[in-house]
Amino acid sequence: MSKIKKVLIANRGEIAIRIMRTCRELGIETVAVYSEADRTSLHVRYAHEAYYIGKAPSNESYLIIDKIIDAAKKSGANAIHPGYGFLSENAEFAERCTKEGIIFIGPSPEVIVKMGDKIQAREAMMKAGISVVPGTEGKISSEEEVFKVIEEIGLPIMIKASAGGGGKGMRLVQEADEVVSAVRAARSEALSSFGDDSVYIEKYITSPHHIEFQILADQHGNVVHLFERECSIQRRHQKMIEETPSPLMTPELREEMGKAAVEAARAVNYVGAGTIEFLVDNTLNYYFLEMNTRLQVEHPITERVTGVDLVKQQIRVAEGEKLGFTQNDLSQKGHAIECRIYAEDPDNNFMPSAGKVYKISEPLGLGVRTDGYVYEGYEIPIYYDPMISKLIVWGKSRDEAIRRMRRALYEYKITGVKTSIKMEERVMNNKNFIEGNYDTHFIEKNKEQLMKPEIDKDISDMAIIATFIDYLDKLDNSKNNKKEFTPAQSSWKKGACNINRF
Ligand code: MV4
Repeated sequence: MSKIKKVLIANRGEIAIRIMRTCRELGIETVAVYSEADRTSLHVRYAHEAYYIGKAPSNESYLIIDKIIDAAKKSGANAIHPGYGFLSENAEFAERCTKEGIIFIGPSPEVIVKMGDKIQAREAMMKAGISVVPGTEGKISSEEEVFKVIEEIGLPIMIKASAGGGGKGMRLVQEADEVVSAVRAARSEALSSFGDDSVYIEKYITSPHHIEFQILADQHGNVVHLFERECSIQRRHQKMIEETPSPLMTPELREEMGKAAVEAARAVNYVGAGTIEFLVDNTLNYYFLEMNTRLQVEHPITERVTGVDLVKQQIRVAEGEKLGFTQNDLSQKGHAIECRIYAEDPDNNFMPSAGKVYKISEPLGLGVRTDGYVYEGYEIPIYYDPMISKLIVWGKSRDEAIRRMRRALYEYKITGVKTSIKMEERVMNNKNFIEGNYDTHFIEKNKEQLMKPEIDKDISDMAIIATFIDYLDKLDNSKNNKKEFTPAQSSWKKGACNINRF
């Protein structure tokens, strides 16, 4: 197979830059694509060259296969990295790349199709002897069938869309009299979201942990896992904080789940980087949930504890090279945590906070990595994901990693837009989190503490400083339009507060 010399990155934001960083280290040329809203975006500046691909909405730019292929041809790129989201799990795109003689840095279209269909994925895993959540074998074709399954596995159950994932087309059923309406609701949501109304049933696992295993597979039949990531801290299916190792994990369970993850990948002849998601209940039973056939947002924590550059491995495997290591060469060293920084206001129902970034100062120092893309004066477009950065820290122990994350969050200064940082500071100071005592319901269970703005004063005086800087912004604007000031801001206005940062 030909060697990769020039990669087009069919993505934007932090992940486009993340991929290009590795390409530069490997001496590979990079090609960016950008929409109307991304003319001033950092990935465009970072790349060796860049091609305009259409209007701001992603269905008029980043999702149009023809435009991406066209840019690849014009630039002479001989490979495409899809990143995550957009076309990353689109089998038609992977197939088209191959047809055009461009290497798709990812698995085969067949695997993407199979794992994208949750019923097929479940069937493949059952066949391979991997534990799946008790439930239906295939799709359900009648309501009687649902009642039959309930007799076997009991209530509560979950009705899930085969084409779903991420919570869409999913319904929890607690009582038998809810079955009929829940099946209908799940079907119609699935049909309108995915154009496919196939649904299946699983027993509802109460308060599970969401634990995923990273795997890597080459074209020569070598498959390894790179241990787990604990991803239970999320709200409304949007992950917020991930860590590895999982505080729940035991060495025995890790070994067993790692083996299951490798078998899962083998069962579908997987090639590339992938993730096997499991639900783990409080008595440590684990169940295959789904497989993601892309590089994931949270991949850096795995990179930090294993020392493996996952993008580099994706590229090497796509070129046909063998994995340069075996399972025995891999270990987890220390502890890594990632906080996703969203341009959202946690104290205003996580409302998106698009706008101009006035000042940004990112944390540095021992054990800190940020994967971001915004710069001072950058206007965050409203069209795409509100995640603007990822903060990844490492420590010798979980305790050291938590302390380092608190320090790094303290150093993280962004003004002009509201961010999730203060919420993440509250998590790092939450007793249950510190004790590793959490599951997928963590945010609901701890909302009293997590949603209370006042506690920020105890955590960081910098919250006050950030407010002060917001005040300076307002003062700037107030020449033209009158603005209301809080009492604290009014006292600063009188010169009562003198802060020399920024
Ligand atoms: C479940 C479950 C409990 N039991 N399935 C949510 C997203 C989708 N990918 C799978 N999800 C769940 N499936 C059974 N049989 C609980 C969830 C779930 C969840 C899973 C992972 C991370 C966060 C979650 C939050 C709520 C529900």
